[in-house]
Amino acid sequence: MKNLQQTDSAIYDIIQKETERQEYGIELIASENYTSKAVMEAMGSVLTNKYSEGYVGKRYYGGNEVIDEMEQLAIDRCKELFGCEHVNVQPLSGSPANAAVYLAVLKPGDKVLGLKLDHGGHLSHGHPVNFSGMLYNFVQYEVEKETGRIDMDKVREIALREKPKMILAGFSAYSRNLDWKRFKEIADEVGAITMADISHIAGLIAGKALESPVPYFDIVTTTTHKTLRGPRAAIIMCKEQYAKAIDKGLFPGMQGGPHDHINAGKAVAFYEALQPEFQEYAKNVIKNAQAMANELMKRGYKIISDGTDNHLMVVDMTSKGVSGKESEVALEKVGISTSRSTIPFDTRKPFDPSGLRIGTAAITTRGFTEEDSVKVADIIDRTIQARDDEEALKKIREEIIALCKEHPLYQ
Ligand code: DSN
Repeated sequence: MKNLQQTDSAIYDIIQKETERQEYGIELIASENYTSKAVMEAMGSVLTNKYSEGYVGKRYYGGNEVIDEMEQLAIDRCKELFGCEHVNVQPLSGSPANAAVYLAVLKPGDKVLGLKLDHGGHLSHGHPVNFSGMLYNFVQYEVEKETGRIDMDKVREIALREKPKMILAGFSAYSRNLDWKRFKEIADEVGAITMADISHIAGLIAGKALESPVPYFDIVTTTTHKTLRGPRAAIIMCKEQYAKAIDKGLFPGMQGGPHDHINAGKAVAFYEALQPEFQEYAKNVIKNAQAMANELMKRGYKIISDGTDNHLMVVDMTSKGVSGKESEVALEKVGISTSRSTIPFDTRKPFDPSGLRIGTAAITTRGFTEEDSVKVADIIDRTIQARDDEEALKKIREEIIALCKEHPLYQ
C-alpha cells in the first residue's frame, strides 16, 4: 500500500492499526470473517471505475464487455456452488437484497411471516423500526421458551390462520437447523412464496456441512461476507420463474450501478468456496462452535437451545450474573470481539440485553482447532470472572496475543 502511504498517511496508519487489531485479537462476532487477500485484491481493482447499470449483455453504458465477462463468471460460479437456477450477483448488501425481493414479489401491505428479531430473526425480516415492518404486514413467529427452538407445528398454525403471501425462513441469531422441507410444505398448503435468508450459514451450506434450502425454496438471499468469506455484499438466488421479477426489483427497483469491483470479489470467493478445502473449513467451523458451546455449558453458561448446529450460539450471560453489554465490554478489554444480543423473551433492553452472540467462522479461517476453541471458552470464562481486575485482564491479553501468534492471519 505504498501509494496510500504516500498520499494519505492518516488513513494508511488507521488501516495499519486495524490490521494489528485483527491480527492479535480473537474475532468471535458471528457475522464476521476474514476474507482472502485474493478477494481483497479484486475489490481494490480498477473495476471500481466502471458504471454498468443493467445486466450482462444489456447495459445502459458502453464499455462493459470486460465487466460482462466478470459478472457472467460470478453468476456461473455461484450457480455451480449453490445449484440455483438463477442468481443476481449485484446486491450491495443483505438488507437491500431483501428489500429487492419484497419489491419484486410483494405489494406494500402484503402479509409475510418472519422470525421475530429478539428470537433470532433480522431487522429486515419485519421489525417495526425497519422498512420491512413499515411497508409490509409482517406477522412474526417465535422460538419456544422451554427449548429455544422454532416449533414447526406452531409456524403451520400461524400460516393457516394468517394466510401470508410469503413465508420467510432465516435468522441472524439462531443456532439450530431450519427444516426447509417443512417450511416449503407449509407454504404450499397456504399458497405462499418461500424465501430463505441464509446470510449467516451460506458458507456452511456451500461447504456442504448444512442442508440447503435452494432445491426447495422459491427465493434465497444471502450476504457474501459471513461464513461464505467473500466481500461485504449479497446475492439473490431464485427459481427461473422469479428471475425477471427479482432482476427488475433490484435494478431499476432498488439500486443503481452495481459495484463491479465487489462483484469480482464475489466471483473469487465463489471460486474459493468451490475448492475441496472449503468443505473442510465448513465442517471445522461447526466442530469449533460445538466444542466452545460444550465447554461454556460445562462451566455453567446457559446457551439458548442448549447447543448449536451451526457456527453460532447465543449465551444468556445473566446465567453468570452479568449483562450482554458488560460481557462484550469486558471481553473487548482482552482483545476478544463479540456482540451483545437479545435473548428470546428478554426482559432487558436491546442496548444492554441479556445475551452475547458468539461465532466461530473467523477463528476457524485462521486455523483455530477444537482444542483452541475450548481454550477460548476458558479464556472467556476467566475474563468474565475477572472483569473488574485490571491486572488479571492484562495477563489474559498476553495469553490471547500468544494464541493469535500460533495462528497468523495476514502476516
Ligand atoms: N449485522 C448482521 C449480523 O450481525 O448478523 C446482520 O445484518
